[in-house]
Amino acid sequence: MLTRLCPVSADLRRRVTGRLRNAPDGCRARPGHCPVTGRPRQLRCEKIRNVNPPTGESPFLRACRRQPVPYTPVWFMRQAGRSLPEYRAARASMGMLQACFTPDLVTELTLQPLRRYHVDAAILFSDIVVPLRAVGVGVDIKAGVGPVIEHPVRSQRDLQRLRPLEPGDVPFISQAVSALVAELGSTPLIGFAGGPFTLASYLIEGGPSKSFDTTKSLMYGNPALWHALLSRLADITIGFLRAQVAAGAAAIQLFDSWAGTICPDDYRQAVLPHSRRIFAALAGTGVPRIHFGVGTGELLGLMGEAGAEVVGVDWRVPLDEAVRRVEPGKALQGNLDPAVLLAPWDVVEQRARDVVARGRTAEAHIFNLGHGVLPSTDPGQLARLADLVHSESARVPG
Ligand code: 1CP
Repeated sequence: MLTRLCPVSADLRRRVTGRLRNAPDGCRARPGHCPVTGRPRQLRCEKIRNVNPPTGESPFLRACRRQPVPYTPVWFMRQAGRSLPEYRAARASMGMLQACFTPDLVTELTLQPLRRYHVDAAILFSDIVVPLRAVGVGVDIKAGVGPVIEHPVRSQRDLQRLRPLEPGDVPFISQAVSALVAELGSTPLIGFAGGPFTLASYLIEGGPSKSFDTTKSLMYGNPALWHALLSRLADITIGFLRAQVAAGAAAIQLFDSWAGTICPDDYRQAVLPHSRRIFAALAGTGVPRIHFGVGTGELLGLMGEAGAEVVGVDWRVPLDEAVRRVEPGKALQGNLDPAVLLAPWDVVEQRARDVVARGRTAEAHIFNLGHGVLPSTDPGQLARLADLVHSESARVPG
């Protein structure tokens, strides 16, 4: 019976059933037909468990390793979060950081987007400042603002407060990841951490910044302190990522979101050695590593050199151009402008097709947005987009 079902959607089946449990109103948890082959999907959970391919064979992980895939895998940065009404309801009575420290809620919030979208990976619901809080830094995430640091780190003395992260510091992460891996079946879970520049910027500025003046002034004016800080942050990040992989995360992404604010020479000298050490420390785990930043068009080559298998590209550089900027032997991830999703569907469709077409010039491509989902995005657009990427990429070009 299973052989009559759509082969492309084999790995999607379990998620379709998952969506049928707890599916919120208006969610596109629909039975029916695979958008790629038009054949019926398998919907009965018991049967599905028997046909789960191993996680390692998932299109997402295969693409990370630059192996052939039946279609371009897709997931969305910030796929969990404020664009989902069920997220707003679940978080209504709890602060953001408190939510990150509550394993059951982390599990639920991570799964929410998978009940709506046919995405090929889940990303752990957490935040880049969680490991800082776990080692005792006074940090909170203020609604409408972002991370705010109680005592910014600007001196050698401040640095003493940053100790390495031990696995016992993040039991809530290990619990949530283990629960998620059991729940997700063959769908890979992506773990993540903040990159050294981005974490340092929050610690030094004391909160979000547009110009990063204080960060750059420390980077230029006190290189010894800068490197000591980034070295400590790299240790914390390594501990945090290792804990996620040890609990079952199948890939990791380093979000150096704000590194694009510095020039290539500064990046090479001030940030790259620390990112390289982070990726090297994870190499032995065998899980694919992704490296992403916003506005990093001029840094793409260097970010590739840091050692990840996959380089994330924001929307400013077309993927075929990114191919020229990144050394051979890398997969690319990206890069639809998240704001395109606020336009009518025909615009989204045309732009997404363009991303898929340009992605074909890469050795491997994972479809994503060029940055996180905007809170005002209609989840229906994202659901259609995931299906479009699958059907468009499964089509033989020509
Ligand atoms: O009000 C709310 O509901 C909180 C908003 C929110 C959410 C949903 C914050 C505060 N963090 C998160 C979750 C989060 N953070 C995820 C979820 C997993 C998923 O992708 O679905 C991820 C990956 C992050 C990582 C993160 N936090 C980054 C790197 C990714 C990126 O978007 O560039 C950064 C820079 C942060 C800091 C942060 N946390 C929250 C906000 C609003 C910000 C940005 C603040 C700023 O502009 O500097």
